[in-house]
Amino acid sequence: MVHQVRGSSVDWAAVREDFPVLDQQVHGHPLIYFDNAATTQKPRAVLEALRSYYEHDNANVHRGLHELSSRATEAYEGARATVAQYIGAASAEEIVFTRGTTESINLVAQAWGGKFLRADDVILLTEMEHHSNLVPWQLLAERIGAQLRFVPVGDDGTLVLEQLDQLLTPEVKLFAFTHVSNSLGTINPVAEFCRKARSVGAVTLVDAAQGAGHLPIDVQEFGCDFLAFSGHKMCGPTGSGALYGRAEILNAMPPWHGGGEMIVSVTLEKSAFKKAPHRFEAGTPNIAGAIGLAAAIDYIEQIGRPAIFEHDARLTSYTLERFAELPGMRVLGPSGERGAIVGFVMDAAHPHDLTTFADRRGLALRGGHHCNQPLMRRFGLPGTTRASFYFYNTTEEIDRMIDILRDAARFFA
Ligand code: C6P
Repeated sequence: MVHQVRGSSVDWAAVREDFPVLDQQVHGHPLIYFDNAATTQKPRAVLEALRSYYEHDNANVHRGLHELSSRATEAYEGARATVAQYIGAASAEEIVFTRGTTESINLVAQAWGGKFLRADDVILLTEMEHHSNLVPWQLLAERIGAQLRFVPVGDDGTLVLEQLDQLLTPEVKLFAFTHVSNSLGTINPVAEFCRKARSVGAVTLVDAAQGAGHLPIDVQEFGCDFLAFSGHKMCGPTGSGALYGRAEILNAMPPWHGGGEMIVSVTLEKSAFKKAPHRFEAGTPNIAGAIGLAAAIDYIEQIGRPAIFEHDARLTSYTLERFAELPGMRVLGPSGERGAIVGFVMDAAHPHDLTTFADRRGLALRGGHHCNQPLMRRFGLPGTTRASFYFYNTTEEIDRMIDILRDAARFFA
């Protein structure tokens, strides 16, 4: 697939053709899929990589001294190198395959937090964190007696940066924050946060669930210690994802799951463990998932993340412009640069009713708290309706969404 036409511009219509699922009717209407922050659709290149692996190379990795096992191992470790390159890691050893962002963050909370944090240490989070970057820290804090602190969110949907300096005291041992908010679309200044955290000796974790498929990421430029993301939000298979950890910090961490393949030697009394990343991948991993994720990365890289981000920005600003035509709309999040996510509330209808109304017309939105209950509470809302885009979406689909929302405003009023 090469969809470049006229120099650097991308043939987006041809790109869309790569996604078979988009070509269908839902409730008698052409599908409009605007739930990409929940999960993205998969291009043929990824479906084909999964099929080819199972049809030709399926075997367990790192174990068998036979041809299929060698091929599977080569593809699996090749996928690790692809992920490392995609996020600018210094080496493939810094990439742990996980089931996704949630598992990556739990790994850090349990293995790193369990060893290096003590009672009264402070874990700094923000008010805009997804439950996946909140609940694992609550569990840890309760277990060891650590304290949680939060950077507040302002009315404009950005973090109150003046308070960050006051909150980042030497007691803070970890600052974990999201790259892009899944409810507000806010893009946080990751490198600046990491620099500030480093100046007080705090370790940093970036939740890149909503950033990894949309924006260029370079963990060395970010200067972060950990970064977590999910494959299924960037054209890859569900159950695939990764944790980046700086080699030094990963190798200082104890394993979190015990089992096959993560050991060097085992006696009945005790075990010695492999180095990272294998130390953190007990049991048979999601081999096909890793291979599918690498195919997704190859696909995204052919389009290019700067082009994807530009396309996101076009769709998002067009949506905000057209939302202004609708009655009783409140849009959350920054008015300037933001990710491809627009959360809103319509006076006339509850988010669940609005989402159901849209579904009957073939439009997939998400309604609810988006695993952001504290953030919804901060804005005094039970939830929002959310449209989230990816590079196969079009302005014509947004026009159709506006018509549906206008009908909804009339219907519910
Ligand atoms: N947000 C959404 O619709 P998993 O489920 O592990 O792949 O990703 C969790 C996660 C972590 N951080 C952020 C910022 C996220 O947006 C998500 C997933 C989905 O917004 C499902 S609730």
